Amino acid sequence: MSLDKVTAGTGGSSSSKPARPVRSHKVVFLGQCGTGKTALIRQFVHRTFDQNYSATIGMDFVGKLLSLEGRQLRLQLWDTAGQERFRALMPSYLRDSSACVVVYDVTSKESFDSIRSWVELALEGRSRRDLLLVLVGNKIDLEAQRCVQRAEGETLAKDLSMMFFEATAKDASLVDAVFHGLAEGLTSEHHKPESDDEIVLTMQPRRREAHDRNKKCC
Ligand SMILES: Nc1nc2c(ncn2[C@@H]2O[C@H](COP(=O)(O)OP(=O)(O)OP(=O)(O)O)[C@@H](O)[C@H]2O)c(=O)[nH]1
Ligand SMILES: [Mg+2]
Repeated sequence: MSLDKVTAGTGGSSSSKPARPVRSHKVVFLGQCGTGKTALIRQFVHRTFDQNYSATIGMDFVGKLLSLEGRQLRLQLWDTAGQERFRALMPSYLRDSSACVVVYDVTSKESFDSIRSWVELALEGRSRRDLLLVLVGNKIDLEAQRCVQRAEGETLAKDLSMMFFEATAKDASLVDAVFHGLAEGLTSEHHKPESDDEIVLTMQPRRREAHDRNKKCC
């Protein structure tokens, strides 16, 4: 699979028309603050990893174009804030999403225990069939501090009918495996044509607030 970065809300190159229309999927990242949602997206899109923690404020957005077995698809990646004070905004972010990626930190039992509530939020008022759910256990580089075993993640994912991955935002190939698996799991049932017109024209410019990386935010 080849990957080309695109700017948010565009369909890629304007000079060459794709043979088939580019199908767009809105993918919303959820999970407790500090679990690594932003770090995973940054590794995938920008190939960078930052040790410093800057909590996402409200929501950030980035688009990425993928070439998957001869067809192109565009992922609109919505990176939400894990902090409780932004919870009321989630239903509007989740509208017309094709997929939800719920991220927990394998060194935080609390983040794992919160998964069900994030999934309930994602499924509020939705038909289960048209939303692809993905569970990601992040920070597996911190093996010595691990307190959620892989088998526990797998069992929960099975119970909630989610795809399951473990990853670390430090490792580009593991991160790619998450996004490629997600892209392969998306079908026409998950596609919401109307979401193309909705992309973030109303979005606030990206604002982040600095945190000490060891400081808990939730
Ligand atoms: N060791 C390690 N640290 C990570 C990993 N992923 C993220 N981090 C660190 O964890 C902290 C939080 O990461 P973020 O990506 O900002 O977390 P977030 O889920 O976006 O947090 P909110 O925006 O507050 O919801 C940062 O200091 C990251 O550098 C990982 O895989 N391994
Ligand atoms: Mg973030």
